[in-house]
Amino acid sequence: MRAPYAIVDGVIGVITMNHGKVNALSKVLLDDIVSAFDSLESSLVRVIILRAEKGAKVYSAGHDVRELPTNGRDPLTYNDPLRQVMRKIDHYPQPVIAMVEGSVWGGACELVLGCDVIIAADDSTFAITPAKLGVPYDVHGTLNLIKVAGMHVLKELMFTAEPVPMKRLADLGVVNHVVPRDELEPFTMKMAHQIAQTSPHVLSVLKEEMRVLANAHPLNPETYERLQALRRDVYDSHDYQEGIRAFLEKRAPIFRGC
Ligand code: YXS
Repeated sequence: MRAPYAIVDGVIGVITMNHGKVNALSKVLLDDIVSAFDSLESSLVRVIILRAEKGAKVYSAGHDVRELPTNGRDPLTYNDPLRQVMRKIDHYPQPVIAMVEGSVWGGACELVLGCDVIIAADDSTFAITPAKLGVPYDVHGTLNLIKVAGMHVLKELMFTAEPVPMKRLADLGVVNHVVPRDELEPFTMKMAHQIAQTSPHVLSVLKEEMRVLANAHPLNPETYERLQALRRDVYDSHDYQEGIRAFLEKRAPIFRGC
């Protein structure tokens, strides 16, 4: 189990990512996270905390680049493991708190932002990296990020692909709290206990109401297909192959824009 879980005080579930050096979001790790959620759902915990190991330098390095297809297949589709984890969190009947320490990269930023509450160590950073890797981020993932980060902040994060201090994101309201690293766990546990004392039935209805209302975005099929065609142009492009090749060869990519 690379995402072991524990139950604290009978009401708080804690899922700890613990996979390799940098918690790269491989299918194995992501499937473990889903099964941890499933196990905790049956144990009737009131709130979940999703964390990395204490003292982590990297919360998660994002998608496991070695698992990104290079054979013309869409790298980010509905049934991909990260999409399954995002839906699991989105539909989970109780609040999920991302307790973040270390740097967060690529798809792991969506994983964190897809949680209901984000509490981070004040030396953490976020870097959303599709443009640096030549990857066409998927439609639902992009919408998820727009919903929580806002268009201008997200455009800066996506277009620069540079790490941004979590403190700046807290000032912008993108994350809930940043606290000194040594206060992160007690601060998070205190909020988790506060949540655990409220009505779980009301919480699950409120969370579902907010999920449905936040997703009320009419999108006609032709527009959706056009976006998918745009994405296919990217994952069929030289830049996509180059982004992954450069990563694996540990060099800067040379993008041509085609
Ligand atoms: O050389 P070894 O075997 O030790 O492996 C190295 C890295 O290759 C590996 N590693 C990864 N493997 C697969 N997928 C990754 N995302 C990934 N990141 C790292 O982990 C071993 C240690 O890495 P190293 O030596 O660089 O460690 P470090 O402590 O100096 O630096 C840690 C990081 C995370 C700052 C650095 O590894 C890094 O910048 N990683 C890439 C982060 C990134 O760009 N992630 C985006 C992945 S693509 C993605 O999430 C989406 C598709 S998208 O781009 O669209 O958002």
